[in-house]
Amino acid sequence: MALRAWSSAVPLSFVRVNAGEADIMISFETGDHGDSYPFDGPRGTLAHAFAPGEGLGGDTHFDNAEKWTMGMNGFNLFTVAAHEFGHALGLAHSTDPSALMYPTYKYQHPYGFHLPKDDVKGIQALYGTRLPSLGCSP
Ligand SMILES: [Ca+2]
Ligand SMILES: [Zn+2]
Ligand SMILES: [Zn+2]
Repeated sequence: MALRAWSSAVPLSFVRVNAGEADIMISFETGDHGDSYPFDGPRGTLAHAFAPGEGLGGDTHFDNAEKWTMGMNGFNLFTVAAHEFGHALGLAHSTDPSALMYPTYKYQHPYGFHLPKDDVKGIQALYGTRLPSLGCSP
C-alpha cells in the first residue's frame, strides 16, 4: 500500500517479492546487520533505504527495535515505509514540511492517502508522469 502511493503518480508497477533478488527487498533488522549502517535501538533512526542500484540498491530496512504499528501509537509502518520507498526509488529529502520526503516523522493516515504535491513533483522528475499529456505547447 505504501508503494502504491508512489506508483499512482508514476508509470511504475511494483511486484511484491518475499524471496530471491527483488529490486526493493524489505526486511526488519536489529542493531548491526551487515550493511555498515547499524540500527540504534528504540527511536533515533527508524529505517533506511538504499537508492536504486546493484546489490543493496533499493533495499529497505526497518529497525526491529521500534514499536511498529498500523495506527497512531508508536511508529506507523505505512508512514515510514512510504518515506523509505521514496529513497528506494531514488528520492532525496525534501525541505518542504508537507512532503513525505521531509526528514521528520509525521504520522500519515494510510487510508485515502494522497502523495503530497512536492513528492509527486520529485518522483515525476525521475520517472515521468503517469497520465499522457495533451500535447499542448505552453
Ligand atoms: Ca532506532
Ligand atoms: Zn540496513
Ligand atoms: Zn529519509
